Amino acid sequence: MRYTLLFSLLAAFLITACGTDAPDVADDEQVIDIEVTNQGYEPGQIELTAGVPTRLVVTRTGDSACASQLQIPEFDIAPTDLPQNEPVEFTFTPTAEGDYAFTCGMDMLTGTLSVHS
Ligand SMILES: [Cu+2]
Repeated sequence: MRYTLLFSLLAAFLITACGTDAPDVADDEQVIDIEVTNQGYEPGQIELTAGVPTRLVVTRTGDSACASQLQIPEFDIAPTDLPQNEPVEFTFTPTAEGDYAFTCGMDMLTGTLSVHS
């Protein structure tokens, strides 16, 4: 009985997730939390599904000036301030498959948005 319920929930989840490994694809949006430490981005490699509106929630926890801005040139996001410990949201919709960099304002810290269909 318990296992049947568990299995139903699992099946429902799998059908909803549809085999993608993109995190948190809920409804028509994929939401990804990113932490910016003094060492870089956590996670630094992000899988996205093409054509799905994307929301990056970026929180800088590190105190380094290097980490204090984020830019994603490929998606027309200019260097944007990241106040320490305050989540900043970036929204865009990736349309074409490929790897796109997001970096600090000085182009030193780098992360990758991996867009696939
Ligand atoms: Cu920098």
